[in-house]
Amino acid sequence: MPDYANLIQAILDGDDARCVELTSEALAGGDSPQDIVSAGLQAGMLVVGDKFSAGDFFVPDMLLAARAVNRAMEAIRPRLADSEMPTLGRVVIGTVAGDIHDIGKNLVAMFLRGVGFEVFDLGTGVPVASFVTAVEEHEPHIVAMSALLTTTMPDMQQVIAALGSAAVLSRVKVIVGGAPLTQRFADQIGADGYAPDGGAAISLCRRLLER
Ligand code: B1M
Repeated sequence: MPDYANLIQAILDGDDARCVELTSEALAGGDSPQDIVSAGLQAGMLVVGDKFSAGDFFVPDMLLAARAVNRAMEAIRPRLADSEMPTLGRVVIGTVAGDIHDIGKNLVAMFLRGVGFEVFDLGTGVPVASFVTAVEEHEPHIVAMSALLTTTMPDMQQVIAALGSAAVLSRVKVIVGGAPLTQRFADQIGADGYAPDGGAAISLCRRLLER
């Protein structure tokens, strides 16, 4: 696995230009987008989280780091997209209500698009009713929800209940993810699957749709 210490440092510095430069260099040098994401961008954000927990970083530091990672992801996106690929299925994805974290959700959406899923991204802070409306409108095979806060995780169960009340739950598979989630939580709320990261989300969607 390549060494992404400089990239991680650029994330900690909130230096978006340097992040894009190092990411582009790594891509040009033949590193896989997946390695850059997992060992570079994601690893950097884990350090950011630890520093926030330790009181060494504050919200503005997290925002700068997030902006740097998002810009680096923009540099990776063209390498993952391939419009010639056949559609593997439709996915509606969003971060649940009350939660504005979107880096992980964006990565999952980008990975799924990269392998050929058609993805409808509802954004962040998505109200329960909007998931239901999106299912009626886009007729997806999969509804994917993201949550990064322990306080917003329970919303996922409300979405599942609302899909049931609207009689559309049987038409979709519901999957969940986000740093505080576990397979056990997914089982408890009646989700069809849990994915710990973007790669796992791809395998899970393919397995659920047998594609
Ligand atoms: Co906040 N934040 N944050 N934050 N933030 C966390 C989550 C936290 C753990 C930090 C900490 O205390 N150590 C903590 C939550 C504690 C808890 O709930 N127990 C926290 C807090 C407290 C807060 C605020 C309340 C802070 C405040 O205002 N006092 C506030 C909440 C705002 C809100 O949402 N209402 C807040 C705000 C923010 C920022 C806006 C500053 C910024 C977000 C910017 C953005 O997203 N655009 C931010 C950030 C950056 C973080 C950390 C540092 C990094 C999150 C991240 O992007 N990780 C985070 C600490 C951490 O997680 N280590 C933290 C990188 C990303 C690639 O990983 O999102 O886990 P992740 O996604 C992974 C997997 O989880 C999975 O795949 C992804 C890719 O591999 N996955 C899915 C994610 N979604 C999926 C969906 C799927 C499948 C897989 O579909 C099925």
